[in-house]
Parts: sequence; structure tokens; C-alpha cells
Amino acid sequence: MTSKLFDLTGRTALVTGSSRGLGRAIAEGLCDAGARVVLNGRNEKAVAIVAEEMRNAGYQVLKAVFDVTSESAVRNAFERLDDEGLEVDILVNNAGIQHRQPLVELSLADWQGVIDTNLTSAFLVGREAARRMIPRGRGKIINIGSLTSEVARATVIPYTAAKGGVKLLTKGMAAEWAKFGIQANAIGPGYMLTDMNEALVNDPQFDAWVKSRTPAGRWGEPQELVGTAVFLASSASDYVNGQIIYVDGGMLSVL
Ligand code: GCO
Repeated sequence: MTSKLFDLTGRTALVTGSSRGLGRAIAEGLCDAGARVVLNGRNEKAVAIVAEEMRNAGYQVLKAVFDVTSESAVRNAFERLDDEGLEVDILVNNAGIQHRQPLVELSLADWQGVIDTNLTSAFLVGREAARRMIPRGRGKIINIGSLTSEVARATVIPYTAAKGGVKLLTKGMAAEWAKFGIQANAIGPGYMLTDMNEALVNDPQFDAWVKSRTPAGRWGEPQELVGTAVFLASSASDYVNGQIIYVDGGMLSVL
């Protein structure tokens, strides 16, 4: 039955960077599809607030507050989940930051911060999750890419380099882990209405550019990623691996 294919009942999902923006929307969407969701962020208070709000809305959520860029923090977080008997069936590597500055002015520290948060974190968290998924013979990994996984926009080059890496890391995960029953794929959001993009949304010129450059003629809503996330988290995608699916209103498909 089709609906069973997309049913996440009994599954546990870890969504990194889920105290706001795309991560929170995906977390709520996976809950709506039946999953129990482990919320993550670096800020204990922010994660607690979202967990409370989601529980009040009837969602089954847990919290895992840790820095996804720290190898030891990621390892300790998974050991805590092990101790609590929580098996991560679905991992969404969503955590990310943006830094807008011309490359020639960029500091190494700012470069490294974007690479660490947007790319290395997906390796660190993905590796810990896969170490547990492999013996179980199944798992779903969903990395969050970007339009900049394919094309660059001036002033966001560290983000572009990281998200380009996310696309090929996803293919690498598929190359090594598909034989263990793990499906690793990515979602490439277009220009979405998130707080990370607030400055762009509020810039009349940029807003007009997004609306003219996007065939759908508008920004995307974070909730519009949920269908693709549920598809990639569910049995409906058991033979899909190493793919990146763009949810971008058609922007990447036109000149
Ligand atoms: C920017 C934006 C983009 C989008 C998104 C596009 O400054 O251009 O932040 O990076 O948010 O990543 O896919």
C-alpha cells in the first residue's frame, strides 16, 4: 500500500541544527510521518524551547544538545543515545551556517568555520551514525545541500565549497555504505524563507532577483522540503542512493 511506503512509525530520526529554520521544519515533518525525532543544536535553551513547543503540539521529540563540529562531542552524544537505547534510523545532516564576504577579504577562521559546520559535521555525525547502521543492515542519511552544491554565488564561497562537498560526500557515503542497506541522499533547497536568509529577503533588490530568477516566481517555504525529506527517510526510497534532489522552484533548471 502506497501510504505504508512513506510511514515512519517506529523510526527514530536525528536532525542536526533542528532548533530553527529548515531543520525544525524537517523535524516536524518527520514527526508528522510517524517518526520519533531527536532535536539537536549547540544552544541548550534554544533546543529546549523548540522541544517544548513541539511536545505541546503533540510531537514525540527528544533532545541531543551537542556541537556537530566537535569529534568528541559527536562521539559522546551517540554514546548517550546508545545508553538510552535510542537507535538512529534516519539522520538528517542539516546543521549549517552562512558567511557572506568576498573571498579576498575572508579570514581563514571564517573559512574554516563554514567548512567545519556545513561539511565536516556531516562526516562526523554521518560516520557515528553509519557505525551503528551498518550492523543493523539499514539506515537513511539525508544531507542538506544547496543550489550552491551545483553553482556558485559571489560572496558565499566557503558555503559554496562546503555544499559542493556535501553533494560528493553524499555520493561517497552511497559508494561505501549502500551494500549495508544504507541509503545516503541529499536535498538541495532553493532560496527558502529562513532566518539565515532574512537579510536577503529584506533586500528589495535581492528579493526581486530571486523572484525573477526562480520559475515559480517566489521564495520557498521550509515546509516545502518535508515531502522530499519524508520520501528519502522512508521505504519509498530504498533503491535511491547518492542522489541530490533540488527543491528550488525550478531555479537550477533555467538560465
Ligand atoms: C545566499 C543564500 C543561499 C541560499 C541557499 C540556496 O546567501 O545566497 O544563503 O546560500 O540560502 O543555500 O540553496
